[in-house]
Amino acid sequence: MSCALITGITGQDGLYLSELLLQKGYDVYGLIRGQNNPKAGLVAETVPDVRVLAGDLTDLSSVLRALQISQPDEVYNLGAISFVAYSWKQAALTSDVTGKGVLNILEAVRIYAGSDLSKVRFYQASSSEMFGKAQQAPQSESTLLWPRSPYGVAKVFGHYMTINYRESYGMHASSGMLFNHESPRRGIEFVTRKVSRGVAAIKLGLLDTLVMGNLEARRDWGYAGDYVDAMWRMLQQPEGDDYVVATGETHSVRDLLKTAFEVVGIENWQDYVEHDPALLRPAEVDALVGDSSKARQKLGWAPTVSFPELVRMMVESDLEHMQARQVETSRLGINGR
Ligand code: NAP
Ligand code: F7E
Repeated sequence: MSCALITGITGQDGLYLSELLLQKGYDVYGLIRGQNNPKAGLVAETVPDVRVLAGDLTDLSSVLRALQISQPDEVYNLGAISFVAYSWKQAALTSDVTGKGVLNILEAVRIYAGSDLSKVRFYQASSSEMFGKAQQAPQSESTLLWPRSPYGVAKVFGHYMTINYRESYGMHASSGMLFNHESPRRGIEFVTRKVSRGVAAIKLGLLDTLVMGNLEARRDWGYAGDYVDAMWRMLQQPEGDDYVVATGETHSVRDLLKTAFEVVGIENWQDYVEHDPALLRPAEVDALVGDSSKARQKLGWAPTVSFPELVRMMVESDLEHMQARQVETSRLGINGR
């Protein structure tokens, strides 16, 4: 039986990846930070077979201890401060967790594996945010990196550090340059989930208007369940490598709104949307679209959920949850910054 250690287990991808690996018969360990993490309950409920270990990416010895206890064949580093807008508010912390945290875990793996580095395979959650002010379209593994946020800069550090450990020590280390991927489990701070919850709340009469930032930004949005499968496929290859994972389609936030409101039968969506300049970012990533030919050819990977299907899945899930929970308007907190 193979064994995996996942950081970021309480996040969207951590939950999907745990489910995938458990299904494949893996022993799965997950790193959880904090002495009383409120999301620990969600992990226990969703993936009860995951064994939880305490640790924080900023604390190398805690990561080393987790490796020593779990003795993993595969390590998936998904832990990060991942909300781009927040990364300007806590730039130093984002650098410590999302950037230097990668070095900590790489170093912990190196120390743990000792003279037999081939016994552990490592996955780093790199991001399309690294392309930032994209210098070509679509973006591939060889496109120049030009990050536009403290988050993007931290991810570039982690990306190159992963490559450096592969090249310096021969570590089986892979970097997944994943484009935006979403699901009903997406954090409520991200635009797709903000829109799916907002539209559901408007449909149910719990909210009057949705307050948004830049509607012209374009993203290549896929389904998270598909993307964790690509992570696993990377670690089954004979060598570590870097792969772009994307659908190859791009849509604006405006398209997202229109598609989401259509799910609940609202055509005049503009009447329900307001603009707040405070939601604009100090520097924006205007447009992203990925070229995932390498992942498709080498990993045999392909996305299975289209953009309209993804939006429908998210809106319907939020409608169902809100109806079931009879959420009070004041507790929705959808329009906050
Ligand atoms: P997410 O839902 O925001 O989850 C992030 C996870 O990181 C949470 O479990 C969080 O734990 C954990 N974390 C935060 N600080 C930590 C620390 N100091 N030590 C250990 N763990 C810490 O993110 P996601 O969407 O699942 O994404 C997974 C990874 O892929 C992230 O690295 C993200 O940057 C990257 N990525 C995501 C996308 C995307 O579109 N989803 C695209 C490209 C790359 P708490 O619950 O304790 O906060
Ligand atoms: O923003 C615009 C916003 O926060 C998408 C993370 O998973 O994917 C994610 O980063 C776009 C941006 O995701 C609102 O300005 C407009 O242009 O959903 P987002 P992101 O910044 O693309 C990458 C690949 C990651 O790696 C990250 O970890 O939508 N936008 N109005 C808005 N965004 C938000 N959040 N809220 C708004 O009201």
